[in-house]
Amino acid sequence: MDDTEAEDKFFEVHEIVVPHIGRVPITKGDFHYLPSKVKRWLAFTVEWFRPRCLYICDGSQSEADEIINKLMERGTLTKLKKLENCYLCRTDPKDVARVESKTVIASHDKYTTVPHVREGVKGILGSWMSMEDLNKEMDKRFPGCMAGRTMYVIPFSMGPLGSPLSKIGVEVTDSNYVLLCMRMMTRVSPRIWEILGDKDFVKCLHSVGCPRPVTRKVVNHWPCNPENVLIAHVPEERKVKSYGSGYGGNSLLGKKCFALRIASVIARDEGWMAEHMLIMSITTPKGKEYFVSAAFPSACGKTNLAMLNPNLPGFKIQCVGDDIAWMKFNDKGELYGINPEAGFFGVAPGTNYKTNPNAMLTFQKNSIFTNVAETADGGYYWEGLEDEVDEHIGITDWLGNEWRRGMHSKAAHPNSRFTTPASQCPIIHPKWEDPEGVPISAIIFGGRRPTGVPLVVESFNWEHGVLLGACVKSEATAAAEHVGKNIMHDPMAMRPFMGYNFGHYLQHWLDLEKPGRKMPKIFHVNWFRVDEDGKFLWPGFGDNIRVLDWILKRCDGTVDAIKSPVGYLPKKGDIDLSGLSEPVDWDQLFSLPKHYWMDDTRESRRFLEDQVGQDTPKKMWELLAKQEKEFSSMPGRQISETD
Ligand code: GTP
Ligand code: SPV
Ligand code: MN
Repeated sequence: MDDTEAEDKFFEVHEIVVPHIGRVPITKGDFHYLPSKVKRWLAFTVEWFRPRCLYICDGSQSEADEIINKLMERGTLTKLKKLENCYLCRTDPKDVARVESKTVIASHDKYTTVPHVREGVKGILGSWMSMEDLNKEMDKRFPGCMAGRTMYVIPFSMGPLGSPLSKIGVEVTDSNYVLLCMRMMTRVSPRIWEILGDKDFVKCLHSVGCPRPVTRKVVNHWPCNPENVLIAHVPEERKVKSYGSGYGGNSLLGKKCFALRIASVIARDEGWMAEHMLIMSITTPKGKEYFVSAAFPSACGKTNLAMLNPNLPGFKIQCVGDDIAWMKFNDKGELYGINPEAGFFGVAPGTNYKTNPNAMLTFQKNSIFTNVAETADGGYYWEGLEDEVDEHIGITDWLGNEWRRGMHSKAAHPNSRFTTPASQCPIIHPKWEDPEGVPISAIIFGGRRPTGVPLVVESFNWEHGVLLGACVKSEATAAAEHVGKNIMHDPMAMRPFMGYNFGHYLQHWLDLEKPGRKMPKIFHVNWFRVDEDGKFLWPGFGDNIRVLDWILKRCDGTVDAIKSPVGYLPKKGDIDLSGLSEPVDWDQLFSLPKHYWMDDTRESRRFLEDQVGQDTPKKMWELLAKQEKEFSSMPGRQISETD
């Protein structure tokens, strides 16, 4: 049976009549029930995209089952027999990560979107397109892009349904894989239509760009159009238009496109924050609970930290979110945050029962694994599972080829991911869907910094914390198309996700500090410092609780610290290292090599001059000048307690 016949099975009698097209059947759902704004937008979109039919999603399990069966018939999904209701999806190998080079933001005034960069410098903090160019580009792609396909209409809420902090979106897509993932990653429900009423919503348009009859070769039953990918945002109109890719952040438009790029603009306008941050709760052995949020660039450890299994006795960790935080100061001046998402789209490689048992336990059922390898007995496999999967079992790699351990190629794609409902996480916080959110005591920045950067440092104050965030750098990861081990600036871990001028964003952060507000303390951590042989100096994962413990003590003011030019460092012995399986080299972990930091500070200044220019808040220059001065007047080669 071909796809068209399969779809016909669900044909019902409803239809709409669209100008220039005529009758378009509605195979599921009742068009008349939709708010009139949605109806008008859909009619316009149908005329533009020319789908064969419309399918109005309700997010139900039976809907998911129907789509899963269809995708299995087609060959897009393979059931993983070893698990309950879990599936493997292999994409076209050309469509495996976010495509940052094809991601743009359109606005009437260029400088509302991107900063004034130095002449001749290519800006990396957002890519602007004029409205005219965007319309031209979209006119090349969108007309007729869904010909012969079903247009799925997905009503979704980012944040708990009805929460004052939540926002509503509607995504139309021709990818039913996207529908399955959106069901897990966001809250899809027919109740959205009621909540929405007359109000505005974020309009999300997505097409894989393979109208029928398909003229290009479809690989792995994964239609896409990699040569013509374009992921465009129009914050002024609260719109996302994504074409050509079915993968992750390119196509699950509630995530990076809406909850970060569009939401950062809404947040600026409304006085709150939309950030690339996890939210977690830590209960100390004394029974006191704290919530912290942490921003690390893509594939730098948010999911792992959010679900940490603590290696210090008496601590309890609970997870609120692993990727995005929306935070707002309440009337009492306290910062409260929600996780706008409903699922985890987590990096598979490196995940195992040692590093992240809670993630493992989360995805044992009702999950989709994309671009991982498969074991002969119907289980998953990826780099990092060597000790947990029978070494004699046959393995098929993510490309569908036979694979053996020791082979040069990787079994799973480095950006292979699991998609799984957050509600299944054994340590999901009872308040993870609380409409009020949870109170945030500390904000932590971090990145992959192989040299120079200490395990943890605390900012002098809020303003200085903003500078720490603005100077976040990290080794490139597989989450986007970048390759190699180069260190990239990723300020606030938001470089690929900024919805507006980064200088204005820094100013927005600075402006959040107001009399009467309890500003969270800001820290910077680095789990990834290495020794001369390239070996990690810090065990990471469950041992990161030791650093969190110090951070909380600093929040409570129960432990002193050493003042250094980059912030406060822990005193030797103040991080609990008891029971570590291998000793760590404190001096190496915390040293601040003078010349490294002189260079780094100059480089940070240069970065802001080049990339943010006149839009940089003056405070940043002041703080950098102070830091530079302090390093240059430092007597020794480096700062550590022994100096
Ligand atoms: P995105 O979903 O892309 O935003 O990534 P993320 O920030 O959630 O990163 P994640 O937790 O998925 O970790 C990415 C990779 O870093 C995985 O391969 C982890 O095994 C590895 N990792 C996470 N935490 C640590 C750590 O503390 N130490 C070391 N050495 N590796 C870590
Ligand atoms: C990231 O890259 O930060 C992710 C994956 O969380 S994606 O949803 O593809 O953006
Ligand atoms: Mn992320």
